[in-house]
Amino acid sequence: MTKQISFLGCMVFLCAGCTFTPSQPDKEAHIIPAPVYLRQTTDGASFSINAKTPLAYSDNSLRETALQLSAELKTQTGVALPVEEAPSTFRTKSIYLELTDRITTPEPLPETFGISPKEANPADEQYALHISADTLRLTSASAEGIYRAMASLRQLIGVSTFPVQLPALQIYDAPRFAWRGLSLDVSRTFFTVPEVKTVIDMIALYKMNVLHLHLSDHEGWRIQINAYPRLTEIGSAIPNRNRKGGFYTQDDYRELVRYAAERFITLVPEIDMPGHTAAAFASYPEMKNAVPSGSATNSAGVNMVALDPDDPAAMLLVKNVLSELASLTPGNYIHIGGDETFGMPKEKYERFVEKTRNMVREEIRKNIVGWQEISRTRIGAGDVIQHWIALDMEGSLESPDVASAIPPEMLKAMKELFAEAPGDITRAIEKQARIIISPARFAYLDFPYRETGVDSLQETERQRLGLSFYPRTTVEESWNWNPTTFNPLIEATHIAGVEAVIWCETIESISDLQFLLLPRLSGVAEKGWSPQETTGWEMYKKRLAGQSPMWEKAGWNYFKSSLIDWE
Ligand code: TNX
Repeated sequence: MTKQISFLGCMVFLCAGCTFTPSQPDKEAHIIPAPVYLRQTTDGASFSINAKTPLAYSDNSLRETALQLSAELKTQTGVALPVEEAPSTFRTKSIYLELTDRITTPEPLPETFGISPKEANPADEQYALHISADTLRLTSASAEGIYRAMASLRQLIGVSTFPVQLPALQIYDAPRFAWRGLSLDVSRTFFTVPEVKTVIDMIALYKMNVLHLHLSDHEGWRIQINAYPRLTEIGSAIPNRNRKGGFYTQDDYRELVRYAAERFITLVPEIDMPGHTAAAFASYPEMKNAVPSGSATNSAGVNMVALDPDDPAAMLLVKNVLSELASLTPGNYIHIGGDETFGMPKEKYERFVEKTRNMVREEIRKNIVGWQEISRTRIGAGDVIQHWIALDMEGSLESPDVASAIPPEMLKAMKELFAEAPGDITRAIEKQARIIISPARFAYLDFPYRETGVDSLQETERQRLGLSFYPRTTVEESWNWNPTTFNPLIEATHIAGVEAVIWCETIESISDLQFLLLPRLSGVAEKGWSPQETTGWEMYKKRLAGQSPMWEKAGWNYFKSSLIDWE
């Protein structure tokens, strides 16, 4: 079977005077995130890939990347293309991976804002993809850029059976932000190493480069720490909504780091502290609770606990945990949590964050990320905050339904903490911290879906999944925003990057997880990569519809929103 692909749905800009096919529905036009610059030549030329088309690479340093592309295409199409080195002579009739010093572009590519999770040059991710009748060429100054180009090529090929005809075209592409990620909550629900690998595969297809793992919370401790064996003996198996416990051994974690790095993705580990630590307290009950007694329970009996900066045992645990974690972490960032320390005296909170931050920076030699509340402490340049409180939390606490379910002391503490949220951004900017953009309203993928799906068998999943205290949101509403304008206080230069976030209170399996991730994950990925101008909803919708055959082939569950004409 052959197929013709055209790009009617993709808007092209930065390309004055070039010809576009008129905008009309085309099921095949489906690169997400939208490339910066895409031009299709008008002579009808196409490049044919058959089962013998070699995947050739110009430099031995690209060998692993070429093998990776061959393996990924095999999953999609069933065919493993042969991989060959072709060092000096340019190869026609091949898919040619080519390292150059600099890609030359018809117009300058837009500037990339933000911070690289591994402190690399964000320009490394720029690439060119050229298809002509004779050759298909992926060019970049780095293997990483070649890998990003491969994500575009994979989407062009889709699940077609070879031979496939790809139309002649030129793409020049670069990320809008250097940090593009997904935060995954493996504490509320534990996912096995193979399950996390499928999540890595999902984010890789959308050119994300960070997987942030939320490794500890009240409900479970998920990473082996040699100096503190009870964290996993006890803390990984505490009662948790009848769910299985579990944890990653350090070898498991190294395997995830390796698998992610093969896809040019950096793991950012999070130990959520000083609150969200009931699992640590269950493991080491001798630690002191920094929340004054009398207010230390909520209805679940766990929430109002916090590590105490004045308890040497607690601070030693923090130091040992973070040192072991850092030794497993090639990236430059460790996430220290810092959110929702309900009932903890402010001075204690400030002291905890300050001590932990200084320890990470001076002794462990990594940078910190923390949820936005850490902007209320003495942070500074080099630190990163994650902005999440972007819905009316206080207002939602006024609703009688919500309020009656929360003990009064807890409710009071919650209101106090959220009341300060509007000042967090200004404080962070003044202190020269950079901001990861994860506004709940748009980037939280645990909001329940509002529109119905096209498949009535999914209705029970749609009703069950997502937190009921969040407003139900359509796929369009959660897509329709711009990281540089949704909050007038935040400018591009303040931004570290964009992260989607998935919390797993309602999620019990990898299939539930995928149902909430897809289709919205690709939307957040687009906000992180594409220039805002390329992305009208009508065109995005068509590109999104084109993704589903790949998801089905990979066995990934997704919500068949009735707003999309799925292929
Ligand atoms: C708030 S977002 C939390 C999480 C919950 C989430 C539910 C954040 C930093 N903390 O502990 O799981 O709401 O969406």
